[in-house]
Amino acid sequence: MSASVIAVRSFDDQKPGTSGLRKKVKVFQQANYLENFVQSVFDSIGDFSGQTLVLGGDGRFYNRHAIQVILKMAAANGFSRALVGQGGILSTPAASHVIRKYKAYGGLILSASHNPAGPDEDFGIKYNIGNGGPAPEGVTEAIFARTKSINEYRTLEANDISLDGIGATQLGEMRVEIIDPVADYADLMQSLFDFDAIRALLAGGFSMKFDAMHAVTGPYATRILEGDLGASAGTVMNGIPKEDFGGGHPDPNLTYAHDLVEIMYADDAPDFGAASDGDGDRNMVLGNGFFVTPSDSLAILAANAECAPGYQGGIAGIARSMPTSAAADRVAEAMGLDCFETPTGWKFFGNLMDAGKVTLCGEESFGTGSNHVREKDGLWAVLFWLNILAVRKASVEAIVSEHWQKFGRNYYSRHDYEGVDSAAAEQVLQTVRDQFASLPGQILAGRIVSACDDFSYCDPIDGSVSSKQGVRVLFEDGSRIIFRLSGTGTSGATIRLYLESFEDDSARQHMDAQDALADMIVAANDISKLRELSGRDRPTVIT
Ligand code: VG1
Ligand code: CO
Repeated sequence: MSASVIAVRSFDDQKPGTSGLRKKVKVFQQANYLENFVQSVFDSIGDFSGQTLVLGGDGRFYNRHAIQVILKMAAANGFSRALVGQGGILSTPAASHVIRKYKAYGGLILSASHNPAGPDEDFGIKYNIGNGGPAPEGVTEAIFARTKSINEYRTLEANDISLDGIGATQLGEMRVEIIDPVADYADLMQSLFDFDAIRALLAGGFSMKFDAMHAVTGPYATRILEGDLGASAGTVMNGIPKEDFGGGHPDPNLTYAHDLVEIMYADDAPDFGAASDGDGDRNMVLGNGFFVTPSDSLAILAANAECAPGYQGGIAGIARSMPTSAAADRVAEAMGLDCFETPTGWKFFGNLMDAGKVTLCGEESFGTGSNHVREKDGLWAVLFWLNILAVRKASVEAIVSEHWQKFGRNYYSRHDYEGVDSAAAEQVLQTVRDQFASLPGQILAGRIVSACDDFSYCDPIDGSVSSKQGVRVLFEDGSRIIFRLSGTGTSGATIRLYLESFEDDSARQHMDAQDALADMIVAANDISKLRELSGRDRPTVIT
């Protein structure tokens, strides 16, 4: 086996977004495209000679090929060990855990999360640092800078290695260990939650469904729910990962997880339903005929944290992304905890968790997690809910209603306009920016505007500043209208409109969120000319 240096020309479009580099498979299939990005990562992360790299992905099309390419490059670049999930599989939270547990230098996670998969769909790659979390912006910026000037990459002339059998192989100077992708993660879950209580719940007639959406969570959910916890066979739906995710869109929300939604809203619905996304970091939680918004879910996990053994010592603080509703803030206040508001994307939570300032984190986009890893974690959230249900012996709906009664309800919704022309999408945000001076003091949707801005975040740990993280219209009563452009799409632009309004009168806490927010929705369109500029008369997805 000999190492070789291959001369290449750089690409100018390899800028990582909210969560790594995501492009159409066809883009990744251009000669040297993947290699350039991987070498740019290796050139930007410091001295890893003699260290371990973790490698795995969500199993989508191109995953296996990319793993072979990356292994040869990692060996030629000086890693001494690679830990690879069997079959090339590692969910995002499992990869984060493996990096931490085995003290790896970092990891490459191959995923475009919930984006559809297949030869004509999306692929993605993301670098996580030694704490197990997504590379912070300073690192992703250095990687992007390197992609623009790169002119060679290093690889090993070697045969592909088998990814399917557990065990070790030598690749040049690097040892490749194929590991069970589920075992370490399952042990971690067992250390956090009361498996006996959940087992008793499931044995006692409580019924549930988990939709893995043909994506990576299938093997994890099957082993843990049906294996360790004794849920009945068939609890996990769509549990075999497929390279094209069964042609679906593995985004666990009311639109894309329709199979599960149908089951949960049927007359004979189970007590509990949940789904996870392509790479296993998102979760949707449903009760019988009842949807829990992710923002509420974070608040409810925080308020009930003492139900789970792993959190009984108390939680340090809570962090949420800016567009996520302030429901968690109310819990933090009541519990005397700090609450942090960060830009969108899990990479902003890492420093807060490493510094011991927060235990629980969440995003409105179906992401919840804790300091057990440095990624959001879909199955973790499901197990946390099951643990709470097992202890409190109440229905999902009863737990949520009681929560609203105690803390008030933050009516919340996100409207996505997908595949919009990029210039038009920019114009929507600019239209609101142009009114920053005139809006405060005005009455919109019966509420007084208190302030408008482009959200900016100064990391309290390292002082780094991230600006232009969303256009905010804030109201005196705590209501908010927020506009952001997605940083994970691969074609056109996606405008995200986030709407929030607080209700503390328990008599008015049981409306449909779209009805409760109707006047806010009209106001948001008025000030942004969203529908006119985008040419759309309704959102693509409402959550
Ligand atoms: C979206 C979500 C964001 C999440 C990100 C990655 O980003 O809004 O909250 O962190 O996806 O999640 P954007 O820029 O499209 O709004 V995942 O599950 O795709 O790794
Ligand atoms: Co994901």
